[in-house]
Amino acid sequence: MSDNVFALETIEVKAGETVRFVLHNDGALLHEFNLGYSATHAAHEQEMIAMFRSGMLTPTGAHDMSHMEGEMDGGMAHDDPNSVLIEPGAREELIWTFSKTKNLEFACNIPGHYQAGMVGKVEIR
Ligand SMILES: [Cu+2]
Repeated sequence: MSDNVFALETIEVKAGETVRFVLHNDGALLHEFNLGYSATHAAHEQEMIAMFRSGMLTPTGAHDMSHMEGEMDGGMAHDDPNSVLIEPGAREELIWTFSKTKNLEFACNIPGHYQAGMVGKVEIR
């Protein structure tokens, strides 16, 4: 990934397949790799907007959230198993087992990035 685009537009997997995604952020901005449906991406973007407002996330990185435990209502943290944040220049991994489903997307929900085209389809055969 780079600013603001994924190198792949489509990922093809088989139902039941477990994939280890190795994600490189070659951009100057913080990006996310999130597996979900459009509605869940939209909801997650709202959470991300709140994290930016609170200072947990900045355009170029994620702050150490360990200091903030107990200060945040509802235990807000970026720890969903279907999602990973990748800081500029970093490499992260996400392992996911795909079940047979339709309309799955991989997307970046940093505010504005999905709309800029940071989204692709997961085709499950
Ligand atoms: Cu992004």
